[in-house]
Amino acid sequence: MTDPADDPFAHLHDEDYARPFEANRATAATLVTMAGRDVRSLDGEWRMTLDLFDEGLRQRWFDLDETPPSQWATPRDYEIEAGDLVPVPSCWNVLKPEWTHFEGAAWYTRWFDWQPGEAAERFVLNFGAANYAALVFLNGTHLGGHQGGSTPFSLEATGHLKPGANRLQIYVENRRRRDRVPMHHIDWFNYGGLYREVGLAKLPAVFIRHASAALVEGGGAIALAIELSDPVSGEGEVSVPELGLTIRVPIASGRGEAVVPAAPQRWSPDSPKLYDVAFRFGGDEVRERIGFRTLETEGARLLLNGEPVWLKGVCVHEDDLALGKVSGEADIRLRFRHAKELGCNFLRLTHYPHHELAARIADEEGLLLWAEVPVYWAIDFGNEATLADARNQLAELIRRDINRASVVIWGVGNENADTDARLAFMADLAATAKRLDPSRLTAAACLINRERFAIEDRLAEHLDVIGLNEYFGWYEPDFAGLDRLLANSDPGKPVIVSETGADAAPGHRGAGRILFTEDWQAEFHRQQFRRIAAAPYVAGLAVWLLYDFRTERRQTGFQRGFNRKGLIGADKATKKLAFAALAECYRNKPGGG
Ligand code: GCB
Repeated sequence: MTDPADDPFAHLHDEDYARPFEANRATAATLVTMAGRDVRSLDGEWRMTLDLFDEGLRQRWFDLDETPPSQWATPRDYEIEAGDLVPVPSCWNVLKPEWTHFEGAAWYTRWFDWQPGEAAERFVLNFGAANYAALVFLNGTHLGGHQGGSTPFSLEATGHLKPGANRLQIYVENRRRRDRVPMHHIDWFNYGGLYREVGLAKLPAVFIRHASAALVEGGGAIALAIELSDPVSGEGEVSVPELGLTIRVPIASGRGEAVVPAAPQRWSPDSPKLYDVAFRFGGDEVRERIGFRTLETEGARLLLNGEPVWLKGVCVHEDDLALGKVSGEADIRLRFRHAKELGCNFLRLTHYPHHELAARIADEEGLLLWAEVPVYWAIDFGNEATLADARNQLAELIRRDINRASVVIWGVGNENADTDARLAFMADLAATAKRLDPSRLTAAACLINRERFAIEDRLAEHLDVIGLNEYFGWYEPDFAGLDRLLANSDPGKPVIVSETGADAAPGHRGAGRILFTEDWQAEFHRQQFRRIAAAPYVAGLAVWLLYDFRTERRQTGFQRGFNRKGLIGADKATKKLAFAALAECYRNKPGGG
């Protein structure tokens, strides 16, 4: 028998080709905070080659020597330099018309120079997100991989860098699959690629992996936590100069916690006060800007800093005509400017973790956020690996945004059928969120009993807040069902109407209930708001949604590949009539509970 190493065609018969690359998957536990660190950006031009058949893993495209084609002794199927030059971050779908609907794998390659410094240094590669699965190869070595399309991950590069040019290759694969989170059937566009920032952080021999500071329940004290890269013991330090605080945090086996009395000015939408907080251990330092506030429920009310708050909100997707799922500061600030113009104090960031800048900017601007994981519709709830994936995405989101005062709700799912498997899966996620972060509220878009017309979902008892998506007046011809539903329900905890909306093609007009007209969309929102705002147990509303967005499910002449329920068109400029209609509703509604 031929030794597979000598057989140029061995890869054609190897259907287990992907297994070796399952090792060393980055998870929430290996995520390293980049807050305030000196991170070298690896964004910019990369080479990219599409790989529809996963040929690169079979043929080990990361293993190639870099001899130029004129010196090849045998033919090859892959050449880095033959790939297209693409920017990172980017989504491949918007780079070339023929890539618009590409779902599969692609190989990204770039080189960067590196010179050794002190022996005690460690190096960590950090990725903002890659949709959906990624494998990372440095100078031909498989460093590890990641699953989950919207959360960050870190992989250690220590020991794999070499003086001079280093080759970094990332395999990114975005197939829609039933066992993924989300699964294959979604109402948004499945953008692919390395669509958030990539960086290399230089760290000391022992570094701070994760650090947090938050006001304890009831206020009056700040709880601090530090987690190190290694199970060493010692003393960390946290300082909040504006409060005159320098706190020593004893660390045992890599973890330390402390609670100190403090009376910081409270963060709130009206006064989004942030403090500089520095966490130190040895020579390492993490710098954060943190707002301090409390949050709880009391019966059907939400209390922010002990005061009732009614959430005037809007949902938003990460989607851009030119950039796809890439978002940056300008795009996020525009989104928030529109939300404020609408009169919002709240946004639901649907249906997956958004760029981490969103919560940072919301902290500065005083907006409250619902952040969620894409446990959307018919997830493979009986599948243990799917649960592990969802749990990890949730943990990564919570770790990333733990210090953001703006984030008040962790969403663990959206419109999932009430089966036993789903209940077990999502109750696990709700419990995971509480275990990792008892200071925030859990929610999900729950179900309606359509025979009894009542909010009825076994998951509700596992949540702090019940989300309700309802489209009476749009998918149902009138609002009678909503009236019945609101009158019949008595959930005993706060309900947030987490979606309601109607499509309107920009510029399409008509009187009465003519679907897809701006006029009906505006009237729809007036009718909905009047009912929702009067329900005593409803603590807020996030209408569906700020901007029109791409989705392949929607193909009528009005839609043409877009969900048109935006109050503003996909150009993020054309306001529909509903924008002013809802703004008036929000203006007339007091912000308290
Ligand atoms: C929903 C979904 C959302 C859809 C929306 C719609 O209930 O949660 O993802 O896009 O309805 O427009 O139908």
